[in-house]
Amino acid sequence: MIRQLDCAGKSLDLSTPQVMGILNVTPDSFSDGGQFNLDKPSISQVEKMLQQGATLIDVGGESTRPGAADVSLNEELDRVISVIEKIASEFDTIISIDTSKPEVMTAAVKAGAGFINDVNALQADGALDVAVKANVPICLMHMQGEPRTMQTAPSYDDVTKDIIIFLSERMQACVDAGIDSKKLLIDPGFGFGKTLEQNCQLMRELNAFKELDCPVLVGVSRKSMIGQILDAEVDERVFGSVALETLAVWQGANIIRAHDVAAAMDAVKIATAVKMAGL
Ligand code: 7PJ
Repeated sequence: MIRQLDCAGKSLDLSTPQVMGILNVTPDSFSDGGQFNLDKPSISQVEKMLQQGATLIDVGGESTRPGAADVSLNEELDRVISVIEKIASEFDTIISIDTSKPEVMTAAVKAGAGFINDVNALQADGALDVAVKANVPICLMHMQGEPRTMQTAPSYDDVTKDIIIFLSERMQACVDAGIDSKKLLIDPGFGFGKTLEQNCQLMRELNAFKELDCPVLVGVSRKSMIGQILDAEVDERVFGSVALETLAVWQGANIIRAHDVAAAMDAVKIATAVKMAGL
């Protein structure tokens, strides 16, 4: 198992699970929306997440929430590139770009990103080629359908097995394109074209993904499966997120993608302490 990843010169140590802090730079996150107004709150949010223990910052300008509309290329570039440059100049951290667009991947890596997080697993035209050239670690996530419609009627023969097959095919496509398999990470994609029952089964069987011999990233932070189980609004899902994050680390997750970094760090530390005890 790979423990050390080279993220454009910065080392990511996966000998213990790490927390990836989420930085959304979508206009709905900030009332004014303009670029200058985006930078300031983004930077203080990054500073806070790093102080709390995040080792990667995931910058996303494309809303992938269920029902979300597509964002144009120029709009996405406008949202994320200046923020990445700013983070790269002010902090010594690994910046991840959460995008499915090859042009955004290229520009983001040039601006200082050292990790690509693609919810579409490099299936866009040209994405594989761009990823080869970028030469940074890449997280391949599973999604059934597309964000606008994915929650309509998700269906699987066996959710875990189907997703393992999809991810192993995408890993093979990456290797065939010339990407070093040691640069790949996988993510089952909680909430992306999955019912509550399917999300829960995936979590129960998460350790099955270890058969792909690749680090596993998990994002459950504030997701609707928590809202459904607890009947809780988005701002009431921190404890539910921690519960799921604990289960994920217990079953071998290597990176936890989270909004509430301090809370996710507690989940990581508790699950890791119990996992390692007596070994
Ligand atoms: C995920 C993501 C996830 C990875 C989003 C949200 C939706 N990337 N981007 N895994 N989710 N790798 O945060 O609710 O689960 S956007």
